[in-house]
Amino acid sequence: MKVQSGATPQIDRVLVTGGAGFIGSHTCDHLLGLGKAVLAVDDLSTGSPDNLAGARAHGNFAFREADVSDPGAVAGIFADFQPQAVVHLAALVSVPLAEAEPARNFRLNVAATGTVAEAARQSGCRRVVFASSAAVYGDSEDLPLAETATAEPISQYGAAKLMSERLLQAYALSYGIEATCFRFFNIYGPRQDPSSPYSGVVSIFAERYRAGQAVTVFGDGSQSRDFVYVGDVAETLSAAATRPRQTGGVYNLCTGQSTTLLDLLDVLKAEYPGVGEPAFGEERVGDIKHSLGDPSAARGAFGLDSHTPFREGIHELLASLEPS
Ligand code: NAD
Ligand code: UD2
Repeated sequence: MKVQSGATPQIDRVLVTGGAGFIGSHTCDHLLGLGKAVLAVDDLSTGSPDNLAGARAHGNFAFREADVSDPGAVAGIFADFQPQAVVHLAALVSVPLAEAEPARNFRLNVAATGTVAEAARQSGCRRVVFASSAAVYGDSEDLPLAETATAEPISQYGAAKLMSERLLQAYALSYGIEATCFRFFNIYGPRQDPSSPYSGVVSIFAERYRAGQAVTVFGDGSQSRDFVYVGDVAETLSAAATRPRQTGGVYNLCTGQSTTLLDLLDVLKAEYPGVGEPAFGEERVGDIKHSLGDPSAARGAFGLDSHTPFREGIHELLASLEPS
């Protein structure tokens, strides 16, 4: 749904919440490459200063350790930095943790979005770009999922992301904030933390293959996902934050290409032929069999009509890992 139109002044200063995280740090790098001044805000709960090593080399970059659910801290940051756009990525990102701690999920994945939107409004920042999730679609089987599909989340996390989208759309309608919400599908690439059991499958499998360890596939490996390379995500978020023409609305951030876990294993086996065969275990409870998005709306709006091929993205990821 398009909610904005009109002209926007040149955007030179961008705030990135969750900037020390996986997607946030790549977004900072991309924005700096475009010559923008970037302030990353992060509480370092899951992110790491190491992710910002490249960004720190730029004179245009600054970092603030802060909690985005603290209205006073967020208002102060907006007042000091005076961003013209904010990319809001800070969140409780684990779906199972959000399920186990619904109050924390509400504070970080709903209330904090309101805190960021309100600080933007109060400081005169007109543009908000938000990280939503394909989790808003629940287990819809109407594939490929277009933005017009009914959003019926089946988790606390998905519900919170949908609430945040709606809140931002209301900020757009009521106060003229340009709000662009991206429903991320499965993002992968360098700097994604493989250490938790809830980490994305690509990061877990890549790290284990690199270390010479066999992986466990939950189910028969025929499940499929729409895997998006993080560099493409950073490019899209940066375009939404800085392009002169106004944006706004809700878009899938996906490739439209379906990849099974068996496809992923083929790429990894070719790179590490010495690693043992995978074990096949029980399907994960509540797992979605297939997830696939329709990228056409975002491509039309942002003019990004290609994506990094999966094999190429995996090679980038493997090249970024420490040799064992
Ligand atoms: P990440 O954990 O690497 O990044 C999140 C960052 O937010 C971390 O650096 C963390 O320290 C920070 N953070 C968390 N709570 C904070 C708080 N209260 N105040 C300040 N900073 C805080 O995860 P990511 O994969 O880079 O996720 C970025 C965004 O993308 C999140 O909003 C997530 O929900 C969304 N998303 C990611 C995926 C994916 O496949 N990775 C899919 C759908 C949506
Ligand atoms: C979840 C989230 C998605 C995003 C993603 C992180 C939902 C609906 N979606 O998607 O929004 O946050 O996580 O990338 O909650 N698997 C194995 N072995 C492993 C690990 C995973 O076989 O060691 C399987 C898993 O059972 C699933 C597939 O790999 O079938 C993908 O799992 P995932 O956790 O990477 O991502 P997904 O799609 O559950």
